[in-house]
Formats: sequence, C-alpha cells, structure tokens
Amino acid sequence: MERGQFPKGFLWGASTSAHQVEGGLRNDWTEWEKQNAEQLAQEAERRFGHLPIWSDIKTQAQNPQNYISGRACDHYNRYEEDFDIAQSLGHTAHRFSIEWSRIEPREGEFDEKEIEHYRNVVRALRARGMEPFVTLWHWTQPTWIADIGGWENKKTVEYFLRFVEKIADAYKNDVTHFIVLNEPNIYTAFGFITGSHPPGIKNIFKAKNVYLNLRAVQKGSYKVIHNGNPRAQVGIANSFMYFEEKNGLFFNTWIKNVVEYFWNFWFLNKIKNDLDFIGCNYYSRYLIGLGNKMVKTGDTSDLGWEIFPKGIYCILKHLGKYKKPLYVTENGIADAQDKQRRNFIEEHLFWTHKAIREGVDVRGYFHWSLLDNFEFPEVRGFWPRFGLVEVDYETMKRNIRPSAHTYAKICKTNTIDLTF
Ligand code: IFM
Repeated sequence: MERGQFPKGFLWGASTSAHQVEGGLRNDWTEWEKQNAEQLAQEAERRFGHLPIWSDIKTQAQNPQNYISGRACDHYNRYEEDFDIAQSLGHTAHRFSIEWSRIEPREGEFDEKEIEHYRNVVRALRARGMEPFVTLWHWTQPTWIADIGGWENKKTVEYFLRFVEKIADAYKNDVTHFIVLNEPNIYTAFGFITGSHPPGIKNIFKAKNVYLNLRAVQKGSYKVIHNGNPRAQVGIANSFMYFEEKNGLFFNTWIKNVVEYFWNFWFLNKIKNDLDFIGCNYYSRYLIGLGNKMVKTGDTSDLGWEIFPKGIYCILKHLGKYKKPLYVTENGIADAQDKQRRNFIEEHLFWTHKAIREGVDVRGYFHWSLLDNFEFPEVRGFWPRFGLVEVDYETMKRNIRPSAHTYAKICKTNTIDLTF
C-alpha cells in the first residue's frame, strides 16, 4: 500500500462555531429562531421532503424545537471534555469562534469574565498540543447591533473593529491565527438575497451594502490585529464552490464563469493584499446553466449535496495562484449513519495531497465538524449530522464515530493511503 506524506508540521484538526455548539446564547439569531421556529417547522416538507432520508428526519424536521439553537451541544461548559476527545484523535489544531454577543452584550460594555472564558479555551487547546485558529465573526451579532440595522449600517463596521481591537489586545500573548470572517458570501446571499436565514431580507441593494461593509471589516481588522500583535497571522474562511456547466452550451460556460468569479473570487480579490493566509471551506460541486445536465453526478450527503472530492483539488490549485499559505478551514459531510464520511475524508485528502504534491502551499486541514451541531445556514437545525463525534442532545453524551478513527490515523501518521 502506497502512503503519501503530508508536509512536516501540517496541522490537523476540526472546526466549530460558537452559535452552533456553545449553547446558552442571546444574539440576533437566537431571537430570530424564536420568532420563526413554528413557520420553519411547517415549511420542513417543502424544504426537505425531496431528500431520501425524509422519512427518518420528518418528525424532527417538523418539530419547532429543531430550529431553536438553545443548549446546542453545551460546548461552552464541556469544551475540555471535547478537546480531550480531539487530542485523543490526534488533532494538532482546532478552529472555533469567539461570540461577539458574549464579549460585548451591550454597546461598549465588555465582559471580562467572557474574555477570560475564551482565554481558558485557548489555553485548554494549547495544553493539549493544539494550535488555536480563532474566528472573530461566524455570522452572529449582539442584539444591539441588530437593533441598529446590523451590517446594513456603516456604524457596525466601526463597532466590529472596536471589538476586534479588544480581542487582539486581550489575546496578544495567546493567539497567533485569526480568521476574521467566515463565509461572507453565504451569509450575504442567504441573509439578504434569498432571505432564507437571519435577518431574512430579500433585497439585492441591501446585500451589496452588507457585502461592502464586510469587506471593510475584513481589511480593517487586518490592520487592527497587526497593530496589537505583529506576530499574528490573519486570514479569512471563505466558501468556495466548485462550479461546472451542465453541458457545453456557450451560454452555460459564460454564466458559469460569471457565477464562479462573483462567488469564489470577487471578495478575495478585493482583500488579498490584507491577508496572511486564505482559508478554504469546500463542500460540493454545483452545476450551472440551462438545459439537461450532461455530466455524471455522484453520491449525495443527507442534505442532498453532491460528493465531489476532485473539486477541492481544482479550487486549491486556483487558490495557489494567490501565493499565500492555504488552510482547508472546513470540509465535511452531513451523514447521520456515518456510512460515507470515511471515504469522504480519504478522497478529499487524496486530492488535497495531490495539490500539495504539485506545489500548492496547503498547511492544514480542519474537518467540519468536531461535533454534531446546530446547522444554522438557512436554519436547518439539529437533524443534519456533521460531527466526527456524535452528540446525544438529550444526555449530551459524546460518541466517537468510526470515521473519526480513520481520520485520526491520518492525523497521527501525517500520511494518507494513495491506493484506496
Ligand atoms: O455549518 C456550516 C458552517 O457554519 C459554515 N460552513 C458550512 C457548514 C455546513 O453547512
């Protein structure tokens, strides 16, 4: 069996975000969830009825409680137990987000206890030999920010930069890797164009303003963090989709190129001079264009997303042209039965390794996610199971899935099987 070696010091880990795992939050999303849970439960069949697993998820998806993040995984109280598991699985890094609404629950009032909490989180990781990757914004805002119009309001840029300054200063001796924004493209598209998640607006002009304000904070944060912490490495975790035309129609190729540019590269091109590294979140391929598709499509996840491992290679190769260190900051699959996750991991890492062999500077891989969690894009709720570790939401018991052991072998040996 031929095994491929990853570069020395390659970081292996998993990602989470505060709203999805911590529990006990009060922010703009928790308020929106309370107001919309009933309706989301009523719409479940329209949204998810086409999925092959519909009969398994129907009861949960039609229950309003599914749409309330509530206790989530209680990770806020159980992070040490969760990091013990990650350590036992050979992880050498971990990505998590700091929740702005905890740090600054009211305008200008910074909660020192919460700052201390995240300092303890960072130290708990370091004590277990894991490098912390700290995301500063994973879509949620304090309610007072929502009250002034959220990201539509330029004032939010100012407030966010003040929060970043506070964080950069508080953790200047503890944190090196900061990810300012998570997936500004997904947040803006679902929050302000399709309206399928908070704040639930459908207005392309507002979307444009939000996107520009997010661009301003990504660039501004780079300076703010470096001022306080010259050693810091500052990046972004963007959603990159692999787009392909449905068939060879000229129009389809043209529209595919336009969509690809605006989704994958427009934001990145605007901020590229204010980045130390690029984080790539990759999940699936999307076919674009008119007419019947002529390309063969593969298996799908519980969410109906096509599994297309080669896409990660194509995207990493393209990102290599930016000549910055790259990290795969998210890659994973909703797979409650854990039947596909093992192959998913091995195949995506096979293609990642190929990109590295061909000279692309990829320095780490973070699986999404360490734990099952509240799947909040488009408020899908608790039924999609993305975790290496299963969470029983009644007892909060953690159960390591078999695929997590496959991934652990890769992490511990820093190699993958090239002949599977
Ligand atoms: O759960 C999300 C995460 O919050 C952002 N990236 C995609 C994941 C899966 O949908």
